[in-house]
Amino acid sequence: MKQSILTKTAIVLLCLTALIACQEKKKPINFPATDLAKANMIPMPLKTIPTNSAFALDKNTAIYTTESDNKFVDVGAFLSKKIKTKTDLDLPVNESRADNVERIIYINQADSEELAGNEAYQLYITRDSVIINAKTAEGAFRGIQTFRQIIPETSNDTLTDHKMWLVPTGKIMDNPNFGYRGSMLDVARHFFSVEDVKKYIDLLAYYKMNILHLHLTDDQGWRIEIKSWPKLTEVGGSTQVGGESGGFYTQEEYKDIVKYAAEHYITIVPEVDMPGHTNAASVSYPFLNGNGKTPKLYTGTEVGFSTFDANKDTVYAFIDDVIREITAISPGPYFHVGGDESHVTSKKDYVTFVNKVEKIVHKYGKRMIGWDEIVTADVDSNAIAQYWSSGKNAKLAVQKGMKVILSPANKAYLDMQYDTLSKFGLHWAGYVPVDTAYVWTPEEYDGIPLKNILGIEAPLWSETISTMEELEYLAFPRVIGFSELGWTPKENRNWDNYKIRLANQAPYLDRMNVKYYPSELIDWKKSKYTYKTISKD
Ligand code: TNX
Repeated sequence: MKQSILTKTAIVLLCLTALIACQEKKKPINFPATDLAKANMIPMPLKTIPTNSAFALDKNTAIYTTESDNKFVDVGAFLSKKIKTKTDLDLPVNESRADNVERIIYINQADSEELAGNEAYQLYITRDSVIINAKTAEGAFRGIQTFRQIIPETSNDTLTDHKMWLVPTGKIMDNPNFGYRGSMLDVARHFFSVEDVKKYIDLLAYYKMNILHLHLTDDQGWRIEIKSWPKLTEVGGSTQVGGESGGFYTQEEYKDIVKYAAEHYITIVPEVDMPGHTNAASVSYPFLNGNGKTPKLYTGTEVGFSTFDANKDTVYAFIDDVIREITAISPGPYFHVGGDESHVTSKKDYVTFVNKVEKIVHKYGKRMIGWDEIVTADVDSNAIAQYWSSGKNAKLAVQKGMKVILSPANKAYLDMQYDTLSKFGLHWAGYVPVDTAYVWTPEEYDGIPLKNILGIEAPLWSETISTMEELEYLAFPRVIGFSELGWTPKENRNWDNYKIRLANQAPYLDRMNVKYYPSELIDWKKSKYTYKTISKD
């Protein structure tokens, strides 16, 4: 502790000396006026106060962080890496010998009372320094995403003899509206590789999302290795929708995803969908099956025909193993049990099943999430209902004192087609153009009291998509709007303003090689992609 204060003081002195030295040598540059409030930030921060000058990010800028907490150092290294990708500048992190330093970015652990929660941060940008204050490294991580977004795409090469990226000055005070801001990937209908999932994590993190829900099992595929039941992946993971070969994550690969997500302050929510959507498991181990038929591998897209047998102890012993193995490698607080569309499970069996499985989830120290149907069982108030279709179930959840995650299909389903011309996606819940996905108010949804809303999640089901390019077509740009719906309070949200900020995401998305859907509602800045590039023909 003592040492860190000393280091801090030393750094500050060093920087002051450097600054003074340089001020003696150089006369101040007159920067063009800037406006931080008009920067292309998504999600829009809680409070932004522009001061209209510029911080010149250049080769003489250095990053320093609180060093007593390694996680702050990691945040500094992350920022340096991302600045390199965007500008090609190599900014040193916590380098004590930095003779040429003229300006600093300081990522600071601060205990100010103004920093309300773990994800809160303050960003102070002046001509000479950028200070990011946060209580936790998580808050600092959210803060540096804002900083990444306000670094202009192009440098100013005319003010001095080298390149400078003129970052608008001002203050930002920020804190998310909802603590749960997520997206879901269905890796069961079509399998997506570890690399694909990591790319999705990179993108979610840039927009301050903090949850990635993985739908790991369904009728068409079982995608996570369970060591005590190896046939789940050998048999159940062997195929996918359309009949191509499937795939699965070994536990090592899954752990790698969890670790990568944690490095981006994203929690993985694993889902094993049951008692319905279980054909792949029942083909692997037929004793699990409860629909009276002989299960066969399934590569179609109809749902609602499968169920576990809710009246066999061996089924619960199996589920205990599955939940034990998955929770052991999932450090997050949640386990998602699915529970949707169990059309061939009797009401009585469904209730028995959900109640028993909830106990297993608790036994392994996790909080249960289920699709909204789970509220029809006798669930604990600490369970969480994910609202996808039934307002009636949502009301019941509220009566039971449960929290609700909002994923109403006609707004939040990333697999809904944009319009009748969309090449991928379904439309059972309607068409969801980019404005429909953004212009709604989760804070006031369907009479659910705000205190019951844990947050929002945009699920991407994969019946109609099998490549990353197709995934990106459906998820982008809509998922970006969800980041703002989850983070920014409604007073700061406005479609006309959002539209401009979204148009200006094109250079970032292009750099990330994201094949987003170039919706005609948006006046994309330098968009490279057209409908043709993702044609399946
Ligand atoms: C409904 S949402 C489902 C999924 C499908 C999806 C397609 C939910 C809990 N169940 O099984 O993939 O619609 O949009």
